[in-house]
Amino acid sequence: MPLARTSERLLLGPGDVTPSHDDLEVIGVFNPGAAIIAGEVVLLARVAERPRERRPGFTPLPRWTAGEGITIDWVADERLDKTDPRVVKRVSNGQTRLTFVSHLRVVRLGDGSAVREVSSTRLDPESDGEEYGLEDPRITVLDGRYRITYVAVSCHGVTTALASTGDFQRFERHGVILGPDNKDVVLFPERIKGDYVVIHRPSSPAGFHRPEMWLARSPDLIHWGRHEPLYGGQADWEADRVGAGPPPVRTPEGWLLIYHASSRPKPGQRVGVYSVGALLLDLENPAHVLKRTVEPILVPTSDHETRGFVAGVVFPTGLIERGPTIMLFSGAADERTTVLELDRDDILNAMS
Ligand code: MAN
Repeated sequence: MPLARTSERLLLGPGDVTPSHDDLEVIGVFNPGAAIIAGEVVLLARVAERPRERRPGFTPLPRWTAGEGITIDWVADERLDKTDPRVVKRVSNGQTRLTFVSHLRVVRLGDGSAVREVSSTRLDPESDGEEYGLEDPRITVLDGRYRITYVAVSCHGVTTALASTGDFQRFERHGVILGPDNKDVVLFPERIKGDYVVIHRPSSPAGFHRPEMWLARSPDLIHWGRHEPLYGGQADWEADRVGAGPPPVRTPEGWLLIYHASSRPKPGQRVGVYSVGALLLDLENPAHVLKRTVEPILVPTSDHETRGFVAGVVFPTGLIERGPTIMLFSGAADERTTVLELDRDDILNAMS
């Protein structure tokens, strides 16, 4: 049984954000990282844009190039497999491209319940490894600085890069920390036994493993090692993919990790249903799973989640604690951003 949502609000949709370029239109504002700065909730939202221009029989595939900004490759429709709304594949060589390009935008929310300002501050692609965009940031405060792990997509694959900021106005880039294909990377908010710790999600086409999250440790946030498997999807609702949601939070019983999971797509479809579960990890050795929710705690139910660019997706990426309440800043159907509230004890009580 999914848990009761004590509150649910729509925060952002494509119409709330101005495009980064006249030739582009915004098609999604979703999967945001969340943090508190000077008492205010701030989101770093993923803004997905696609070319405005249409040419019958052709699909525009945007990409960022040094010196030129966004350029568009026009590919004849008959050369593309378009069954997944997120990606197209060239029929000739099976290579994947995105039909949109994403950047990250700073949004200020006051107490977290409504948007106060969509700022003009952006993190744009800035290297070849980011040519298809920046996606799905997670934010953790560590050593007094906001650390941002984000997905960098390019013809070299799907990687995770690190950035940091002290004020959400100027950002420092630290480069790729986990090579292809790896995403859904979240940093723990404190060192554990002297090490920085991340949860990450490697994926490979070889097909030996169940969908799985891994854990790794680092002395400096850049060099990651001592990788070990953390949790592989077991039930039908997590049979296709599992990946960390927002960064874990400390509770007296253990680290609470909220994660997303997708079921296997139905015949004839490319995308399964994206639900949400939770794990409780040992405080001293977070590679040890103490408890989990056997059933999902959230499934896509609201209109925003069941209809949109990718229907049937609830995808939390930001978390703010307010006493016993957990505010989850979530992507809905890869198109909008919502804030959902759950009772922390309800989550802990749903675990076994
Ligand atoms: C993948 C990524 C996410 C997206 C989900 C649901 O995990 O592309 O950005 O939100 O799928 O479509």
